[in-house]
Formats: sequence, structure tokens, C-alpha cells
Amino acid sequence: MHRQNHVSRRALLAILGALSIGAGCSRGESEADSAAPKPASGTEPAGKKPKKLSEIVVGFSQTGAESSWRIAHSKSIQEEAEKRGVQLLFADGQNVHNNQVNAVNGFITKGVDVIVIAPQESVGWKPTLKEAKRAGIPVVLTSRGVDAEEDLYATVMVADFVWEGRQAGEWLAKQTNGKARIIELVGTPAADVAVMRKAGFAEAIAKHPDMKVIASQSGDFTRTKGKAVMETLLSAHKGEINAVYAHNDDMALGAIQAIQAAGLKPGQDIVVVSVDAVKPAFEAMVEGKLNATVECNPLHGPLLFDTIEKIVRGEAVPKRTVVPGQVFEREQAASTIGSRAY
Ligand code: GYE
Repeated sequence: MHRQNHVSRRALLAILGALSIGAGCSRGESEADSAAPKPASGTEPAGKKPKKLSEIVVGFSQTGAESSWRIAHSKSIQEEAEKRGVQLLFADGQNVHNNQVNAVNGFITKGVDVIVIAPQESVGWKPTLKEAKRAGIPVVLTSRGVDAEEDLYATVMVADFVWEGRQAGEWLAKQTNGKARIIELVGTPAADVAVMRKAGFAEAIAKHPDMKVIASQSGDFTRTKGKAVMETLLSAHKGEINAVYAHNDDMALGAIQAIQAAGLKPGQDIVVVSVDAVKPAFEAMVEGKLNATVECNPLHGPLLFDTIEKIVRGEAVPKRTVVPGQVFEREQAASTIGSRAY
């Protein structure tokens, strides 16, 4: 708990810091005009007049549409672009790394002003990022990070994924009195978010000798795969399991269907905890089928475009912004669901 407070405060400070820098600058186009032209992340030719937001083209390579979280993330970014009059080129990667690499290479060829990447996989980005840098196009990462030197991108906005995994583990320890035989539904294995959510959870349950992950398998962050994997694992470990930890709500919702199909009661016979806190997860909590979810806020649009605006003006931006979250339990779901924005 002490740790949770500590990390939350740090996360909150990070985002508040980022926002308060933004608060000093108006979003008006005249402001952009009068801003002193400075090189942005070493990419803008010195002396070049910064463009107005309404003049820029942003290429956005999105992972895909694998989850409710992802759909809310796309919507937030698309709506914010429209609101600010920014031309957004949206490329749906359909959860294939090469599709994303091709899209970004296309943005570079086109000569867009800023490239936004929500990378499905964290590795394999260096050559493309180097190419963008050579072309003088700043890259903003959102929703997941990449395995590359920091000077290859302008900034990354993510949640504290290790913290999220730890919260799920600590919550489960409390709920089961430290006695759990767990199925872990892992996200996309090549994504940093899956690696970190796994690590945080493992760290938390390591303190409890009677908590054990019986099986850990990827459901690729989707409801369909979460259900299929859960069906297989439930029949392979009949009667052995009393908990599920899913790296996102969609896989948990799939697992819930599989638990019901096996004649068991999700939320009761098998405790289910996941990450994201999307609306459908709140609905499942209200129905008593999901026990808890760790919030991961997908509404990156406003912060993303505040950041892009600064980059275009040549202002400094933090290398990393951590979007804060909190744990929601099913007991609070009915009173909270009405105020959920995604
Ligand atoms: O938790 C999951 C999604 O990268 C934080 O990706 C994101 C994760 C999110 O598909 O639902």
C-alpha cells in the first residue's frame, strides 16, 4: 500500500508536471505564430518558422483494434485532432508489426510533420526511428514503449505497467488470503506492457508462498483468444484453479465466458482480476463476474496534442509521461460506472 501511494504520487506528479508546462501556453494559432522558433528535439532546421497546428499533418500508426482500451485510445486521438483542426493520417496496423513499420515508412516518404506510434511490438523499431530522425520528423510514442535509444524519439506516454501488475498481485493476495492457484492470461508477448504487467504481478505474489501461477499463456489482449486459452487451460487444470489474472479486461471478459461455459461461477468459484477498467469491465463487476480491475487510462488525445503543439513550436517536452491509474473493486462498480468516460 505504501508503495502504491508512492508510485501514484510520482505518476501524478509526472502528468501534472507535463500538463502544467502546457498550461502556460495558449492553444491559439497566433501564439504559435509568435513563439520563438527553436529547434524541436534537434530535428527542426534552425530559423524555420513553426507551423500552426492547423497546418500540420500528423501520421498515426495505431496497433490495431484488439481491445476496448485500444478503441477508446483511437477515438480519443481522432476526436482531439479534429477538435484542434490537425490533419491526422490514421493507419490501422491490424496487430501486425510490419504493417506499422510500412505505415511509418510511408509517413516519412510523405514528409508528415509529426509521427505518432502506438507500437504493437516493442522491438524492431530502430531502423525506422533512425530514418525518421534523419528526415527531421519528431516521433511521439503512445500506449507502449519501444526498445530503442531515447534520442530516437521525442517522448513516450504510457502508464506504469509494472505498478499495474503489482496492484493486481497485491489485490489478489488480499482477496485470497495469500492462497491462490492462478491462470495468467498474458498480453501480446513482444509488447513491453505484457512483460511489465507480468513482472509486477510476479513480484507481488512472490511474497506469498501459497500463491502460484499454474499456467501462463498469451491471449493477445483479445476477448476471443482470452476465451479460447481459458477453455483449454480450465480443462487441463480441472478443479485446480481459483484465480485468473488477465493482462487486460478483454481477455478477462473472454475468460469469464469460458468459466461460465465450464459450469463455474466467475467472481465466486474463480476470482478474476484484470487491468484497464473499461466500461464493459465495470458492467461485469456490477454483475459480480469480475472482482477487480486496475485502471489504465486510454484517453491520451488531449495530452498527446498538447505535446505535439509544444514540439512543433520547438519547446521542450518531458521524455516520458506516466498516466496515473487506480484499483477498482466490484463493490464500488455500481456507484462508479456512471462516471466512467471509456
Ligand atoms: O492495456 C490493452 C491494449 O498498450 C496499454 O494494449 C495498452 C494495452 C491495453 O490492447 O487492453
